Amino acid sequence: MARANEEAAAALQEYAELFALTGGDAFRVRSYQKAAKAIAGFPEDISATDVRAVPGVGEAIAKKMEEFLQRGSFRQLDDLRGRVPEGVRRLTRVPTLGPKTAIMLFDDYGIDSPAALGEAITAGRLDGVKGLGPKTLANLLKGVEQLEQSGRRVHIGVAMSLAEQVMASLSAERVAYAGSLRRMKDTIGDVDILAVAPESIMEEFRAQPYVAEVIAAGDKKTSVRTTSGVQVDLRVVPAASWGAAMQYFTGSKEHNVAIREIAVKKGWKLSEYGLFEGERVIASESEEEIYAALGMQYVPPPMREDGGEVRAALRGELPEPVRLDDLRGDLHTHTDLTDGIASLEDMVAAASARGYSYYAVTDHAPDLTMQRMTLDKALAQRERIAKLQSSYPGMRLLHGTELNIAPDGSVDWPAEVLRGFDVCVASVHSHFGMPRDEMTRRFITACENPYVDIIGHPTTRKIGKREPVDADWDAVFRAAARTGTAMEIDSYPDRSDLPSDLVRLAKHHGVRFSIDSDSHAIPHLAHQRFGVGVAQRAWLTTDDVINTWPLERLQAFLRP
Ligand code: DGT
Ligand code: CA
Ligand code: CA
Ligand code: ZN
Repeated sequence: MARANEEAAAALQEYAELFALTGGDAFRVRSYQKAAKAIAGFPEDISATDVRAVPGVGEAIAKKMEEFLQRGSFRQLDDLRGRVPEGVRRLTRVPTLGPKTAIMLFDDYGIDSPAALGEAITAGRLDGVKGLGPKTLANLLKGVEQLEQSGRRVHIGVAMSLAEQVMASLSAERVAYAGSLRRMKDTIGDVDILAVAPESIMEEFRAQPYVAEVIAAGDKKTSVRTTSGVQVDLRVVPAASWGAAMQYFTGSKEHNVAIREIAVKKGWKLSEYGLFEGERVIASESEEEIYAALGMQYVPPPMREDGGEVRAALRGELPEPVRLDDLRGDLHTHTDLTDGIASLEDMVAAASARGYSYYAVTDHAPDLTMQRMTLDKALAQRERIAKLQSSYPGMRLLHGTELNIAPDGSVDWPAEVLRGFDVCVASVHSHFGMPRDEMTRRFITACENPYVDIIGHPTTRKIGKREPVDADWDAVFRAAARTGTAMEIDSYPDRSDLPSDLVRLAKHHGVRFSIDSDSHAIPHLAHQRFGVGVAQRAWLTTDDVINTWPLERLQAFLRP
């Protein structure tokens, strides 16, 4: 995704928030937010094209964006930043805390940060304040805790684009990311970068515009806090020990401990510099050589969690995990008929450019009322898809829908309508707080619906924003396996849903999976790489993943 787009969109989003905070017209707030989303999702770099080409960007917004591209801000944004106290802005980051309450808390009680709000609530200082009942206060406290949690780790989408930015900014002979990011964890504590480079790279690194603060500066390692708040560690390593360093700093620590024990048993030593017998180097230049010398299969980074992979690799029994190249299509995507920002034609063209054999369009169904879907619109879309099909002889277009699972487990349309779709994803979009047994029954009922093929983003969590729903997943997965309902791995990086531990559990119950992008814009199609990371962490093979299958096998699964 183009950097300029992300930054410009973030500025416009901030402007929308400040505009709302200062009592700005709600309609204009919405149009700024929509334009920000559209800019972030626009496939071309807006610093190289006319920003007016982005849907939803009119003259007034275009002017602001042009000024932003020139000097990193715009007049109206500067103006509002000056008018809204920093303390109020910090407070509105607390989930469920609206602008009016934020201003009241700041003006009347001097509360100027989420931490101060947490203390005030805990100390009972806000008890009895008008408009803040016990339930509201409890929710606010939960919001403060969530915010603190999310401040510590970021989701993989944020970390990955930061790592790519850092790597592109450095002059090195060789550069790569290691750590939890290379292991494709869904959240990342800090980004670890390794480089083969002259010493001057450290100075070059410290001078980058994304560096907010230098935490530790040395010849071999420099740690900085970036403007996004995420820490980056840069380590310079000798070219001869590249493989050993990558192995060591990729971790996990637990995996490394297990590997080192194998070396020790052979009378060898394994460090970040290599595998040694006394002074003699046995292997150091590549990870492959190190694993081979230890008498084990190469372990792909996402599997390095000391979850049985060491034993399996020693026995030659490590399965071959699914790869991004294995995916033949995408089974959960949106268009501008509902909340996507690109047209059907543009999404399909982008999917075709990715070389898919099949591609499903699954816009929202009517019960998500704000999307204003109707049966007529869905049927008209089906006709458009049928017409488009002739332009794509190599790719089968599937007309699908993303249904809403009601509290009782039913979905939007009756059987005779559902029968007309090629694929039905069904997801929970409301009533997230149902008790465990009711939520479990809700999912099982959805699985038992013969037209529901895939349960979309099953836990509905949003990393740092919304907790997963509570359900007896063993019972849900048993039902999914029994009814032939796939569980989705939603690749959108703030979702990563199912998470890998639940994928592993579901696989144990015999469930199949669909690795989908849940795209709402063209660049989102590429998010599938994160879903593949989740699948690899759970040891899935192509046999487990329905959208690696040839079309005929997939269709037999969808409509047996
Ligand atoms: P994170 O940053 O919390 O998401 O997780 P990691 O795994 O990236 O952890 P980090 O950044 O502390 O260290 C990166 C890798 O370096 C870690 O996975 C294994 C290796 N490493 C770091 N410190 C040690 C250590 O004291 N012992 C061993 N065996 N390995 C270490
Ligand atoms: Ca790390
Ligand atoms: Ca680190
Ligand atoms: Zn959804």
